[in-house]
Parts: sequence; structure tokens; C-alpha cells
Amino acid sequence: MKLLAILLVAAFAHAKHEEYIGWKSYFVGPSTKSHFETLQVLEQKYELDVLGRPAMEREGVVLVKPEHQDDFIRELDAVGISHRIHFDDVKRQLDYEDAVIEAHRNNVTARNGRSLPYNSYQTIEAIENYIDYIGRTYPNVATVVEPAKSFEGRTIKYVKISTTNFQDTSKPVIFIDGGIHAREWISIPPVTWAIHKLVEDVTEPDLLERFDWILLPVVNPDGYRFSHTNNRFWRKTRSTDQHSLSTMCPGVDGNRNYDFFWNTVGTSNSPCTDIYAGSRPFSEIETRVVRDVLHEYLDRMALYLTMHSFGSMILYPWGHDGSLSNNAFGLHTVGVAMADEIFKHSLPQFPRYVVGNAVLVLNYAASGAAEDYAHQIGVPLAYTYELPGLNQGFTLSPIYIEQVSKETWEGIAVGARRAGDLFRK
Ligand code: 0X9
Ligand code: ZN
Repeated sequence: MKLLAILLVAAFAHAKHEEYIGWKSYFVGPSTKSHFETLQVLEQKYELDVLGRPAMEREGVVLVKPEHQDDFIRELDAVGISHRIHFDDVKRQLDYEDAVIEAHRNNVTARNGRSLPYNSYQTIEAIENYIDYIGRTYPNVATVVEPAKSFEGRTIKYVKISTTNFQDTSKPVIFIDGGIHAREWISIPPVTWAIHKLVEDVTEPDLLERFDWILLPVVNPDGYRFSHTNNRFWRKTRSTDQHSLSTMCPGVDGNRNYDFFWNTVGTSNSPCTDIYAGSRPFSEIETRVVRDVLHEYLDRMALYLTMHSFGSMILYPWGHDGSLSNNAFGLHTVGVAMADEIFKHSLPQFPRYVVGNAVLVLNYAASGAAEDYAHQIGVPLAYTYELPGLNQGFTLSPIYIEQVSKETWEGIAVGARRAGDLFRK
């Protein structure tokens, strides 16, 4: 009955996602070096939107426009790259996901009385309101900072959590952000959940006592909103001042915009691609906000985590060339400790986390990423989390939001304690 209601809503929700009429998505499974090279050529040739990059033993997912589908499949067959359908009708799938999200959002009983519900994906306004509420309600431990406005004028907000108002400078600082890539919706709830566990429901008081925390749930509020209202697959910021084509093709990939071997690999000079690096390092106010937090507390920042999706991976530097940092052993052991803890609290249907150097695990190099920048300037432990995405999509069913938030928190807790042990001021 409930499913029927959802399907009915989906059937009438066709005004949205119009631009995806006729699009399909495919799993692709390259298995030789030349397959990977061919796929790279096809990516350009057929303007593929790569939702998940393939690796040696892991299929990728690509979105293909109607006019390119036959030729794309023919070329895959010609060189023997395996493929199978992911979503036969992308627009219908997006309508369906919208309806599911809406149905869950309206299910008041599933809120569990929490001030920010975890039964569905939240609007940017709801997340902002929650952050303000935390600052108002818990002024002794939580301070809301509004360092800047986003390109479109939204207030970027982060929460500083401390029992000493950051005055005890012997304490290590832990910094976690989410939502730099707009469509990676699941990257936000684990950050607000961390706020919840440090302020509203403190079951591990040692984590509150021992560390100062900075939690920035939505680095890219403009993009996040746009991915709700206009284009579900929006990844970048929404700036229009970077290039002569930027009004037609807005936005910069925030995770190519950091000043780390900027625009040298895995990036593009074209604003019409999803990996546009911007006109210069830190061209985006959103990445400058993260940069400034990193620098403000650099002398005591013990751990930096930046949340993404999807793939169930914990990735560490260096992500531009696959070489290992001097702290690779520490990065790996703490990474494995976090992944093991997540596994203990996970569900059987979730894939086990893979831990490793970003290039070795992802099978592609990319410069200008946040965790590399943080590590280069001196943060000893800096990671990208690729959170789980069942069926390889950005919309993890809302029924798993709370689960992912909880299990990720277990990983964060272990990471913080290990970082604290390693930290010497
Ligand atoms: O490509 C990215 O920016 C990240 N993956 S995502 O699918 N969320 O876009 C991975 C970044 C890994 N880190 C480095 N390359 N340094
Ligand atoms: Zn991402």
C-alpha cells in the first residue's frame, strides 16, 4: 500500500528531472589497462557523467545521454568491455527516489524525537536551522561560526565544540566537513550526527573532554540546494565568475580547487565539465572557508576528515600521484582502525571499507583535493571518506541514513582517540 502511494506520487512528479528523459546509466567493467584507456576516450567523446569510477575489480557507473547510447554500447562491445544496465530510465528513477524521500520525510514517527531527523535527506534550510538551534541551546559547549557567504549568498556555518571555548590550546583539534560535492547527499548526515553525539546525546564524554571539534556539515550550500531543486547530479559550486563560459556552465569542483599541485592531474580547464579546477587555487569562497579553518588551528589539528560518497573507502594522500607521505604508516594504521570499527557496527548488506592511498584505491589521480592540502600543510592524519552507496548511487535509500551516520560516528570516535594518542604538541 505504502509502495503504491510512493509509485503514484512518482508517476505525477514528472515536472522535475526533465533533462534526464531518455538517459540511461550503465555499469561498466574494464579489466585491462587498454580498457581503462578506451573508457577515458569514450568519456570525452560521449560526454559521459561518471557517477562512480571503475577500478580493477570494481565496476563503475556512467550516465549516458539518449543520443549516444547505441554508439557507446557498440564501442564497449568492440573492445570487449563488459557492461550491464544500471538504470534503464534515469528520470523515472529520480522521480521514484524523490517520492521515497518525501514519504520518509513526512513520516513523523520515524523522527525518534530528534531535533534533526535522520529518516530522510534534509533541506539546506533545515540543516542551517539545526546548526543555529545547537548554538542557541548549548552555548556552553557549542559556538556557531559564520565565516562567509557562499557564492549565491547563503551563510556558510560551522560549529565549534569545546568544553573550554577552545582556550585550552593543549587539546588536539578534530575537523570534519561534508557536502563539498553537492550530489553526495549522504556526506552531510554523519557530520550533523557528530554534532548530535557531542552536544545533544553525549555517550562518550572522553571525546568531548579530550578534544576540540570543528564540524562543517555543508561546505557547498549552493550546490546542495541546486541538487535538490534543479539537477540531482550537480557536483560543483555555483560560481559564475571563473571563466567566460561560466554563466552558461557555472561552478567549480571544490575538490580540485585546493592549492595542492593545483590543476595538474585529473582536472579540467573547461567549466562545462564536472572536474573544472577553477581559475586559480582557492578561487571558491567555499574552499577558502575550509582552508582558513585548517590554518587557524594547524598547530593542534590532529585529524581532518572530509566526507564524500560513494564507495565505502577511506582514502589518504597523496592523491595526485599515488606516492606515500612520510606518515603513510600512521595514515594506514589509523585508517584501518576506523574501517574496522565501522565494520563492527555495519550491516551485512553494506560493503566492507577499503583503506588505502587515494590513487591506488580509486585507480585515478586527482590534484587539488582537500585531504592532500590538509596533509601537505601539516595535518598528520587527513582522509577522504567515501561513504556507502548501495546499488552504486548517490541516493542511498533514506532508510540507511541513520545507520550510516551511526556507524561512521564509530569510525570517527576511534580515529579521534588514535589521533589523540599520536598527537604531540
Ligand atoms: O574525486 C574526488 O574528488 C573524490 N571522489 S568523489 O567520487 N567523491 O568525487 C576522491 C578524492 C580522493 N582524494 C584525492 N584524489 N586526493
Ligand atoms: Zn565527492
